[in-house]
Amino acid sequence: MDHRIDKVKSLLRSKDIPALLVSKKENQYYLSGLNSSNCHIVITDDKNYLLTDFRYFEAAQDLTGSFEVVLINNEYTVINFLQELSPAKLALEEKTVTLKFYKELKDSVKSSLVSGDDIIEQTRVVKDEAELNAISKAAALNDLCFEHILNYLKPGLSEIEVALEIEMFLKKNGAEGLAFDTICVSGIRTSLPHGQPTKKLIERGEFITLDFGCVVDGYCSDMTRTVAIGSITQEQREIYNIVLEAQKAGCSVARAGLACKEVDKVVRDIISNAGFGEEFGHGTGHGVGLEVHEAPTLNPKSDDILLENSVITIEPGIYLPKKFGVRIEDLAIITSSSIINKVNSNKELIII
Ligand SMILES: [Mn+2]
Repeated sequence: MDHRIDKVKSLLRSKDIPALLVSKKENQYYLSGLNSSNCHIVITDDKNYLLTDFRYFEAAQDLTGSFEVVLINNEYTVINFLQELSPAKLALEEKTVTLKFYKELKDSVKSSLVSGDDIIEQTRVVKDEAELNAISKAAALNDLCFEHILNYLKPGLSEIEVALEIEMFLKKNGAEGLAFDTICVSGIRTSLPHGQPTKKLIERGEFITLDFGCVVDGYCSDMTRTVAIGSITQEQREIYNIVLEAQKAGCSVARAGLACKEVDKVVRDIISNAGFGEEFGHGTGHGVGLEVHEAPTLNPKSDDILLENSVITIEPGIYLPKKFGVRIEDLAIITSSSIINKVNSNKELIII
């Protein structure tokens, strides 16, 4: 973890920030490996502190030598610690810190409070080997799961039953948890990009969209496939092929150094030129790591540039309200010249 802390320290130095209070759980885990419901990390130029209560104190001490572990309780709180430390400037993760905590801090410390948002998120964009391995394992489990589901899917099953089967398979086969609530929608419900599974039964002639992910060694995977049940209309086939062409174009163009909005443009142009720009109402993709949605962002407004060893999704879709929708999503590692697609499941049209 030390190289991660070093990266954060040099960012802090470049921003002339003497101390950063890390409040976001994923960021704390990223720096320390500790999963705690009550933890504060303070990074200064020369020292790193991990503050936690009795319940996590021993586990925290067993971690690494990189942190001085400080016991907090009702008598000695994180506010007391920060009063003693009293840096000239204290950066806060303002998207995470509550207004209550901020007010309390403002009333008790002399430090000027500044925004430290995205410092660690920025560090997290480029993954190290251990992170890429974890994501690759999570993605491989998704592939296995999709193979299983293709054999399981049949008309008459409900969306909830299919979602449950996905979740059970993932957990039985090594997932620590789910990366997000499984999306399983069928028929006219496939036009809902983030629809929740219902008791609706799957019927012949329908599309079914499965968007799922799991967590392995703390890291997420994310993939989407849309498959046809029994038969397909010409219109369904056409829409599917437009989305597929756009998705493949995104995969072939993405590489380190390219602007995220450029990838989005390549994908979006194909869909817009086919006449469905309005029906593709979300971004082309997002970063994946400890969180299933993290930096960078791939949409028309993004200022992010793709970096080597970052991990992104490429997931265009077309959604025709009250008719049907199609989304295809892969998860890829960015390299200097292309991508390594970590989703190996077939994405050509499958009719079961
Ligand atoms: Mn996604």
